Amino acid sequence: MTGATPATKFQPRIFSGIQPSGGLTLGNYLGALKRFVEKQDEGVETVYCLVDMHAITIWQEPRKLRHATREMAAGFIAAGIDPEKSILFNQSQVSAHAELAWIFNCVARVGWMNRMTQFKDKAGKDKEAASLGLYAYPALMAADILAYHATHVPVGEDQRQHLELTRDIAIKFNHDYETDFFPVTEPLIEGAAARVMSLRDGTRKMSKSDPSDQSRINLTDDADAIAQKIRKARTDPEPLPETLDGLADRAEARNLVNIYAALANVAPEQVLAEFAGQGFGVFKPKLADLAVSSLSPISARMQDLMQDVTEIDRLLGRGADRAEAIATPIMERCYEIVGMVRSRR
Ligand code: AQP
Repeated sequence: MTGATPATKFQPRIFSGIQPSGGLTLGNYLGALKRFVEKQDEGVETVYCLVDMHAITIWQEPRKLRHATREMAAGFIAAGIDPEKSILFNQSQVSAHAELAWIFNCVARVGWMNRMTQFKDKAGKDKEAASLGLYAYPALMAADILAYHATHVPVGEDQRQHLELTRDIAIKFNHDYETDFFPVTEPLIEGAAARVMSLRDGTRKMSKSDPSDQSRINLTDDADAIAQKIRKARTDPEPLPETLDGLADRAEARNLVNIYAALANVAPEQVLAEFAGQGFGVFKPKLADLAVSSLSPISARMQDLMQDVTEIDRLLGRGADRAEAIATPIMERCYEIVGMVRSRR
């Protein structure tokens, strides 16, 4: 069979990435990073990438990009990614990502890209002025994943459409070249915090590039900043309801309940069982305490790790060597399938 090669034919391997387009947010932590750590500790092979080439699809000041990449590596390690257990590296150090992205640019169709809502959101009103890289972003993301034959990808809800496109690219490649070379990767979108929303507007996702710092909690925020942002988070005057149905039209309230649940590792229903009937005057200080006690150790460890950037660079380099060892033979075989002459081996 060609085309829809089920991921089960392949050795289980998890891949995911985060763009160093700013500092890590609570959204990145709960929607992605915290789950990356859980997956690592389940014993599956895990490959985690700081996708610096994705970051430059929107202008990045070089000095800040370098800093954000190292700080993000520190954030991953501080949150529990063990660079011995997981492969941790930055994307630009492994050329397979860019090489496979070009092949996928030739597999993906313009019509598919035109449907991507993230491009529409990020390009804004002036699409003509957006970079070509921003438009082609999903093909590079497919390359990130498929250069490792990854079978599963933990992401937040906002990446669902890109994951579907990755599957479409794998299916079309396999079909066009009459092969079963690429797995059809399964997204892992789970938990109460698959979509953490802005603290200022419950209809927008929390984002590291939101111009308002009050909209997000950064992993580098100190205890006072975290407590102040939660205190000022937009809510409504109603007490918390007994069931989730009661949060249906209360986006901001639902967001804070979901954040509490994800930080406490409980279901949102359990949070309501504890706080039903209470107003935000009671709930917000409890949430702030929980957020501070969960995030402060991570932020302190990040600061420690950032004292030695040479060591961070060494770890990223070592991770890149390990990543390359997986991706290089996959790329070679891919070139062969496509019909490229590779005579220097
Ligand atoms: N608000 C969120 N809730 C849950 N998950 C989230 N993720 C991001 N924001 C939230 C998840 O974090 C991972 C990495 O995302 P990314 O950095 O590659 O890009 P993004 O989704 O565009 O994240 P940001 O913070 O909004 O970055 P900018 O502002 O640069 O665009 C993904 O798994 C994502 O789902």
